[in-house]
Amino acid sequence: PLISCRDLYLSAGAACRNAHAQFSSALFGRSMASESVTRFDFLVIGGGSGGLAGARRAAELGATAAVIESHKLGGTCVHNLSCVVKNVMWNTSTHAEYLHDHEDYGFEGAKAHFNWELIKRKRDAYVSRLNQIYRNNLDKGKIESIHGYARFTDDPEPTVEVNGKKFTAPHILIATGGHPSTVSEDDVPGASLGITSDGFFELESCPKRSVIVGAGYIAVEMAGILSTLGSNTSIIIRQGGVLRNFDALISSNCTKELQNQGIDLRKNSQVKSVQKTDKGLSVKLVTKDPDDKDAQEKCDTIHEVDCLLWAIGREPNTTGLNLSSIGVKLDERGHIVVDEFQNTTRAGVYAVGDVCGRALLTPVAIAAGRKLAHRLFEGKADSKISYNNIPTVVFSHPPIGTVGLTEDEAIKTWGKDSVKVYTTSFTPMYYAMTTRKSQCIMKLVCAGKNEKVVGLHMQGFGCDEMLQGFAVAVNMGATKEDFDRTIAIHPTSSEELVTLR
Ligand SMILES: Cc1cc2nc3c(=O)[nH]c(=O)nc-3n(C[C@H](O)[C@H](O)[C@H](O)COP(=O)(O)OP(=O)(O)OC[C@H]3O[C@@H](n4cnc5c(N)ncnc54)[C@H](O)[C@@H]3O)c2cc1C
Ligand SMILES: *[C@@H]1O[C@H](CO)[C@@H](O)[C@H](O)[C@H]1NC(C)=O
Ligand SMILES: *[C@@H]1O[C@H](CO)[C@@H](O)[C@H](O)[C@H]1NC(C)=O
Ligand SMILES: *[C@@H]1O[C@H](CO)[C@@H](O)[C@H](O)[C@H]1NC(C)=O
Ligand SMILES: *[C@@H]1O[C@H](CO)[C@@H](O)[C@H](O)[C@H]1NC(C)=O
Ligand SMILES: *[C@@H]1O[C@H](CO)[C@@H](O)[C@H](O)[C@H]1NC(C)=O
Ligand SMILES: CC(=O)N[C@H]1CO[C@H](CO)[C@@H](O)[C@@H]1O
Repeated sequence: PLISCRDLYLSAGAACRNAHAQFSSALFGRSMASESVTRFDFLVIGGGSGGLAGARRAAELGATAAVIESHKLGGTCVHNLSCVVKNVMWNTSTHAEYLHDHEDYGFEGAKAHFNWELIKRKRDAYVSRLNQIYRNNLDKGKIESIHGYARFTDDPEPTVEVNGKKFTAPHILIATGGHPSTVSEDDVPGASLGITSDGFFELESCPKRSVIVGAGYIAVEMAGILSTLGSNTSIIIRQGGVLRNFDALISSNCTKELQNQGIDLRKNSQVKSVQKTDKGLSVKLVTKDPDDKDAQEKCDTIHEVDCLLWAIGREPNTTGLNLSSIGVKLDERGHIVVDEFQNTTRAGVYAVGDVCGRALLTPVAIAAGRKLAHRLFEGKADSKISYNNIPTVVFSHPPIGTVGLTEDEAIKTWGKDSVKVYTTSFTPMYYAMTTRKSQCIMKLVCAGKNEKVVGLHMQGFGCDEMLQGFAVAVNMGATKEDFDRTIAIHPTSSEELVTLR
């Protein structure tokens, strides 16, 4: 049997890496005449949220693990800055909102100038520190990191090639994440003059005139941040509202809140073409009301745009992996097909995270990676995550918190007669002193005779931090009566959730 590399590491430190490689090739390389294959217990493709979490947990459980990463460790959330920078920018924009309220709270003459360059410099430094922490953690965890782009070969045993070197393992995890969808120049001439969420994080200054295309949470968040920080912002949506896969209450109220915030919302609209002029981009739109059959297409152009941002969805990074050569099945959109245990259709090959196309969130990828490691290296045969009741926050203005089924989903599952819904809307007390107002809306979706809470949806001041604890209750199967039995905390917004009638 192989000596665990982890044991070796403990005594021999870095020397083990080479020792292990030689050991492996001595054992397995000989049979393959010219090329040697380096073997691990666990080989991970993609050093993002899911891959790193899985590799670290596997190593903690005694496996020899390696992570192959083509770019920088950390993935979309950390390296690509999405979660961190987004959160810093959201908090930045929250300060912009508070500034409006300062005078209302008695702070006179509180005029402040916002310096985008300053906050960009600070958050970039923060991200570099995080990158370093990730690298240190890998070293501390005794995980081999391999730099380069991984591709499957046509060897009989699933094998990965990176820069001409071959690697294999009895367990291979694909965690290659995704990238923003783009629009082709054939469909929209000039489309490539725009940026995606990746480019948003590189903006050196606050755009004066922004156009965001898309209706998903990334579009809503970016539009909110830009608008609050002073950019004149339009959001272009193909249909009648944003966040259409959320509960109808959230979708309609969020659409209204965007407009309330001064964002120019163009419904039933699409970008036709983009042109560069010496004053910025000219974005041509076409608008047509689908409900009105006689309606003519209306055309309009937004001029002098200095930030056109496509936020029209994400696609999995599977095209370059040569997956067909090993019989890993993809769905029609290129996502890897997995079962509830993250098994792909090829034995010994697994996938977690965005590449599977389900619940595209960092904690989901992390939890799935860790559960898989426990299944493979600790013999916990039933270790898997549950995709039910995943709490989700959209950092809009004000933020949205949601967990469980929407009202429509609950009715489909339980039948209309078994579903009872409680809603409320109010103005949080914070706004009693301010001229700027914003509503808080809440909805509980209850099902069955004992009114089990199967869905909770809200948008309002503080809902981002409010959700996590309630998600625990929903996950435990709390009923409306359990909610009601809990004494309220007064005066807060969250108390409304335990006093709904
Ligand atoms: C704008 C934006 C905002 C977001 N905000 C949040 C948020 O607030 N909260 C939240 O929970 N989630 C958020 N997300 C989602 C979150 O970033 C992802 O769900 C998460 O990063 C998925 O992790 P992953 O491991 O599947 O993939 P990733 O983290 O994307 O990692 C994949 C890694 O694989 C590497 N790779 C790909 N192909 C290869 C190959 N062939 N060989 C070697 N390496 C390869 C890539 O370079 C990358 O580093 C946001 C996403 C975006 C785009
Ligand atoms: C943003 O603010 C919230 C509190 O409102 C806090 O929980 C969060 O950690 C902050 N994020 C960053 C990156 O500062
Ligand atoms: C991809 O798979 C095919 C077999 O389906 C194989 O011929 C080819 O060599 C593989 N590509 C690489 C880069 O390994
Ligand atoms: C935003 O830009 C449009 C033109 O694109 C202009 O008509 C409008 O007045 C601007 N709004 C603000 C608040 O500057
Ligand atoms: C993801 O896929 C896109 C498009 O195929 C590619 O441009 C990008 O480099 C890939 N990212 C990684 C990390 O492989
Ligand atoms: C997937 O994982 C489960 C749980 O360990 C296992 O029982 C099953 O055989 C696996 N399926 C495939 C196709 O590998
Ligand atoms: C406060 C507020 O605007 N509430 C709206 C939220 O959405 C519902 C249903 O879609 C409307 O009826 C409310 O007026």
